[in-house]
Amino acid sequence: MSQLFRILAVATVVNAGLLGQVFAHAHLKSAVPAENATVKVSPVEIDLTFSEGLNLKFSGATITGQGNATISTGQAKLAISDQKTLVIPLSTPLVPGAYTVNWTVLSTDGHKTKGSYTFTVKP
Ligand SMILES: [Cu+2]
Repeated sequence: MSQLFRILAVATVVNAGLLGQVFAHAHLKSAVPAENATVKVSPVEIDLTFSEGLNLKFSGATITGQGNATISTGQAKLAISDQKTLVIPLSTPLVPGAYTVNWTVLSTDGHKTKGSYTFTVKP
């Protein structure tokens, strides 16, 4: 192995380690309704699936509708199947309009992440 190869090999291992830490944070992988989706019927719950397991005590989401009005929701829970999906039940059906989901989660590795996305209900 040449000196250059040896340096590159070490750099690659260090990079992989750093990337591994970055990817350990909980990122939103998928959602129902999906980001920017238009749905014909009101969902009964919002499902947010993350890349990591979540600490439910410090994870949640608020949903706002027209004029920034907060939508009433039930207690958030984790899907038992994977512990990575945050389920937010909606107390009442959503009227047609645009909605924003603001989420904040604490992953089991102790890192907090947050984000938001919108979807539309349009019968
Ligand atoms: Cu992390």
